[in-house]
Amino acid sequence: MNIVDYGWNEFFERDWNQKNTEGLFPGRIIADYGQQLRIVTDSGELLVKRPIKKLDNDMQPAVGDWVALEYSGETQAPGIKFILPRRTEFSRAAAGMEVKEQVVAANVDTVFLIQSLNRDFNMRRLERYLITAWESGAVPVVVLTKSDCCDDVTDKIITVYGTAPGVEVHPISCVTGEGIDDIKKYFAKGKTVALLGSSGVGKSTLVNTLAGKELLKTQEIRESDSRGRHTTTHRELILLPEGGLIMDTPGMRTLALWEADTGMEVMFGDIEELINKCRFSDCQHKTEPGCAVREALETGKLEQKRWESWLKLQKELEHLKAKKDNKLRLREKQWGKEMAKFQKEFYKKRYKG
Ligand SMILES: Nc1nc2c(ncn2[C@@H]2O[C@H](COP(=O)(O)OP(=O)(O)OP(=O)(O)O)[C@@H](O)[C@H]2O)c(=O)[nH]1
Ligand SMILES: [Mg+2]
Ligand SMILES: [Zn+2]
Repeated sequence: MNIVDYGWNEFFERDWNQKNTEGLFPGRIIADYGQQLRIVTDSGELLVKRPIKKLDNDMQPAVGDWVALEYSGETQAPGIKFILPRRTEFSRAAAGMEVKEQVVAANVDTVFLIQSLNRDFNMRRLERYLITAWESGAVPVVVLTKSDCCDDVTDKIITVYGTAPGVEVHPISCVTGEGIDDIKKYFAKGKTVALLGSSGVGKSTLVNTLAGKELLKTQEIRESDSRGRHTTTHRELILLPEGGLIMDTPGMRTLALWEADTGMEVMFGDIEELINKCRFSDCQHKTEPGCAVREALETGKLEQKRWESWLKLQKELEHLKAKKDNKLRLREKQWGKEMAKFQKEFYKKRYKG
């Protein structure tokens, strides 16, 4: 085993050397089973407990992370001491009530945004994935699966170009093998590719095809509504026989945005520019004179669907910001309460008697 095959490089090495790592050794998280994490090290694979205590910067370990491990006792399994800074991270807002980030994939070089050509094709969803991908720091590539089930592949590719200008698009089929050789270029030695998309689009099938064997379970989509059955239940990073790493992930029902500044700018920079050109700085882009947005919509320079998409995303981001601010306020309030209590105790002691 050699961690260089798993993507260890000079960047991680430099961060490693800057820290006090005496008695520690590096490993990469290759699978997340909830309470346990599978980690690859120079001397093989280990199962490690997910740390209960909070790590530095509140970081939660994610598949793809490089971590520093430490043996605490001779018979005990090692524990995670800290997580090395991530080079890229693909995050979404976690499901549930709490306002929380969920890192879907860490230290990924390329993200395959996967949709299937028969059923799952949806440009609004692709926009969301692209925003998150640009935000992550990894390079997005659009992969359209099941080309054997589609007779207007060219039209679909043109549609994708409209939503993702400048992004590479690959139609593939794991049945006929079409396009498989073209995507092999992303799997250079030590490079990590993450597969992201809805359930049933063929992520695990693609891993098996590239690995040349049935490593992962796959399952037919439901007949009633053509949706996937959520076959994959945990994230896993796999070293391919020809080099390169591929990360399979469970199909996502929704991709709720978490951070989007850069992503929104890349995807909708033209709209932001238009808004700056409106005559009134508080233009609602409805009936105001001199509205650059309305004008662009009328001349067709701005597509109605993209504008609606932007409005919807904007609303979602405002809502998210309000929730984040609220959480921050609650934390501050809690902090304030603790300080008040502390002061009260302090004066009580000082002026006792
Ligand atoms: N016709 C055709 N079917 C495919 C292709 N790729 C995958 N499938 C089928 O699509 C179904 C779903 O594939 P999976 O690989 O399990 O999908 P997944 O994206 O991993 O789904 P989850 O694990 O639920 O997220 C299986 O029946 C596959 O055989 C393809 O290129 N062509
Ligand atoms: Mg799967
Ligand atoms: Zn306007």
